[in-house]
Amino acid sequence: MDDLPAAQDGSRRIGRGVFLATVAGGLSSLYWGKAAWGHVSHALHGVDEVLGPGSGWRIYTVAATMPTFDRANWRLRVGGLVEHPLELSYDELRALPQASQVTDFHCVTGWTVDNVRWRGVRFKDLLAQAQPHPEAHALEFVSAEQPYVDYLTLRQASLPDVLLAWEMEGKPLLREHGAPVRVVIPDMYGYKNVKWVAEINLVAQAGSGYWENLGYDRNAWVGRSNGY
Ligand SMILES: Nc1nc2c(c(=O)[nH]1)N[C@H]1C(S)=C(S)[C@@H](COP(=O)(O)O)O[C@H]1N2
Ligand SMILES: [Mo]
Repeated sequence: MDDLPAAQDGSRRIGRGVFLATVAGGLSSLYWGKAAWGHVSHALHGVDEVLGPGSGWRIYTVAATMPTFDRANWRLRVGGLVEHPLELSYDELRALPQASQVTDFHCVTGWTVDNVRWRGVRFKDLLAQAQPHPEAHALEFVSAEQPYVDYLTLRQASLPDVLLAWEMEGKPLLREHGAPVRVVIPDMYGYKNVKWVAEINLVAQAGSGYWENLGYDRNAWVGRSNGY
């Protein structure tokens, strides 16, 4: 079972080197190569204008336009296998217990942003009110940016440093980074960090997310996935 990370042995930061070595060695499958190409082709231009030169971030989208956040009408729906489905306003979400962290962010295509300061809510605090049923073992994250969807098992979502984040570097999350809320799971590659989260459904088991359908690993541990 690799739904939890292997014991930390110092090899978890090798994602980029291994990625490049794998490409150089011609070992990447055609399928995976296609996925990586699609990935790059959707990177936005002009990122430096939005985020400042050298921020290190690349902004990724799968749809033609990014969702807009309307603070008055936005709701986060929490449903599926729960006793009490929720519809949280932005202010209600912000009133939940807060947690903050400084963690690195890794995209599977090779770029990294170190020491990102995030603030948000831990999933146990978000889910407490909803009361997941015993048969619920995973979370389905539905983005307002269709058709982006991804999953974490409940065990993965309860690892340290996993957040539903609304703040980055002391400021409300920018639209480009998924406003108003995104998933942050630093031990997994960027594609598990769903932006513009609109709906979280408790499900019996994790399904296949957007990039996973295109050939990436479901258990996207940094430095350890897609056979590394
Ligand atoms: N809705 C949505 N979430 C997404 C993506 C996307 O295209 N759409 N791309 C993922 C990938 S592959 C990465 S590396 C990160 C990039 O985060 P950024 O756009 O804030 O830099 O977002 C992840 N979350
Ligand atoms: Mo990514």
